[in-house]
Amino acid sequence: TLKGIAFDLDGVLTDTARAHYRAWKRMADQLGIPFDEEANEALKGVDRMGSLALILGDRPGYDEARRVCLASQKNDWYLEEIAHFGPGDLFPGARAALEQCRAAGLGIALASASRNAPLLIARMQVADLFDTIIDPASLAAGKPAPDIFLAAATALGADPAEMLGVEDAPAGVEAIHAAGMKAVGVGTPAALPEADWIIPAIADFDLRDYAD
Ligand code: G16
Ligand code: MG
Repeated sequence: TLKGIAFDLDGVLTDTARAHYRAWKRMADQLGIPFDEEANEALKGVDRMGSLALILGDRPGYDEARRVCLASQKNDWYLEEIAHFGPGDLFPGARAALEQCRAAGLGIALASASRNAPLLIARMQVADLFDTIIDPASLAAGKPAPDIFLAAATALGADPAEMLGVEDAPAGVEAIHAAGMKAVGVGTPAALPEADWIIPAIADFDLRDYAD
């Protein structure tokens, strides 16, 4: 029986990918590094410093101090992008999916790689629907490592085998499985071949489909 569920944020409950892209693009343009929406795909679910490393590649001249500076500048631009976020920026059905889990008595965790996740769920007025928000800064390794989903299980006091994870990124589905949970993929079967169930969007979320 299901005891808990862990939701990813970006790409599952809201679309912050566009905002991340615009902020990274601004930085890449300033550095004269080619970057487009296709290259941005590889950054989904990857943490801030990891994303920066993917953009810089093996270009010389970017030591740790400069990288920290660039990551901080990107985040300032990202904060500008999400300054206007509100409840209307939740994907259709996102709040209903969370309420469905609450009504079923599940513990609910937020398992986002974003350090801005607490700010976003507060602005979108769904913070009260989560029992715990895992702080990605507290983890040794990001997705596809299982750490964030294992931390969710611990925080909810649930066995991973009694939990579901909901993700839109392949690295996220891999992390859910590595933690010993079943994965609901939001997207297409082609993009998320490893997911146990696939829904096109969070509006299609239905707990009854994921009973074992
Ligand atoms: C999100 C995005 C990633 C982003 C990461 C870190 O992850 O998908 O593109 O790089 O958060 O964000 P921040 O710079 O705000 O800490 P998720 O796990 O919510 O899909
Ligand atoms: Mg995501």
